[in-house]
Amino acid sequence: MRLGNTVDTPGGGMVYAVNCLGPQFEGSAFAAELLGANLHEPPGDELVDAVEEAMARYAVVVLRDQQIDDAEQVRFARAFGPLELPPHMGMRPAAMKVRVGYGLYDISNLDADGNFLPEDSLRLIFNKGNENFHTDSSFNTLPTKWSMLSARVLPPSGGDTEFCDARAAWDALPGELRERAREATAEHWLWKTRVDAGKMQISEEMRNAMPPARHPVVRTISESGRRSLYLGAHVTHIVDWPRDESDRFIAAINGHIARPEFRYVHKWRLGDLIVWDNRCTLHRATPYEVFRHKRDMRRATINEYGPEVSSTTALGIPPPKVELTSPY
Ligand SMILES: O=C(O)CCC(=O)C(=O)O
Ligand SMILES: [Fe+2]
Repeated sequence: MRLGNTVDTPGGGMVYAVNCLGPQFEGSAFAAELLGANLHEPPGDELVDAVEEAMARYAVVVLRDQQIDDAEQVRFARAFGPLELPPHMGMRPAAMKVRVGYGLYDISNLDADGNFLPEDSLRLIFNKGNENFHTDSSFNTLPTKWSMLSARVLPPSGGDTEFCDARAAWDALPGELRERAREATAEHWLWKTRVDAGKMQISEEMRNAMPPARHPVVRTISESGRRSLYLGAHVTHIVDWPRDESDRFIAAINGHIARPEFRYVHKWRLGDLIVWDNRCTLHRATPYEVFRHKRDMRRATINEYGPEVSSTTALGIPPPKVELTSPY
């Protein structure tokens, strides 16, 4: 594989083309499409290598024309790391009708019968939270690596996904902010955006099931050796900093990463499977008419290493004993 071209790989194996889709910076580039994969088949070494190489370079990679099912999506995801399973969040009723296959996150506006979800459904509230620039599962202590979102049904308009390159944002960060970022540790909390939106009452069980996690604001991505900024909408504060200083710093860094020059806006095509690196990008969904148009998106998320568990299992938190009702 050669980036930007379609060429035979040595040994006459599969042929993939990788084309840059997003902004190009001095010495780097962001977001690409990979053509020629067929995820109906188990991913071979050549495809795994091609995706890893493209991800190290572009951080967001769109595999086109993948009309896959849930099992094929999970098989592909597992070729790159252990699945991060969806947590119960202290509120999943045991009898909940799950619409998607084992291991996947449901990002749709649909119930198990394929009908529109009601306005007060938990999932619609979560989807609304996804309209803030964030990085998936930054509230977990487990090191989430990539997410892989598959487009199964798309609305005629809206419902784009926007991505920001937090590596390029680091490269362009002024010196003084860099120094402060280097010494900062941020606390991330799942319920932050939901509480901010005034949409959810957080019970004791929900609070306990999804405790906050702390991560350095600057991290290095091992595959590329590049530095990156790690914040996003789940951040509540910088540990041990005065509140107003912390608020100003978070707003400045998040605002910097979200600048248009670091951004790639994805207009979905049916069958797109987008892989993004949660360690060095932010993303957000754009609105669409959720009671008028169906949007069926399914996400696999993988960790860098460790067992295939949810965050609640990893923390040893059993599901609530009393079943709470939820239209989810
Ligand atoms: O719905 C989208 O476009 C993005 C949703 C999202 O944030 C996610 O799947 O992690
Ligand atoms: Fe997300």
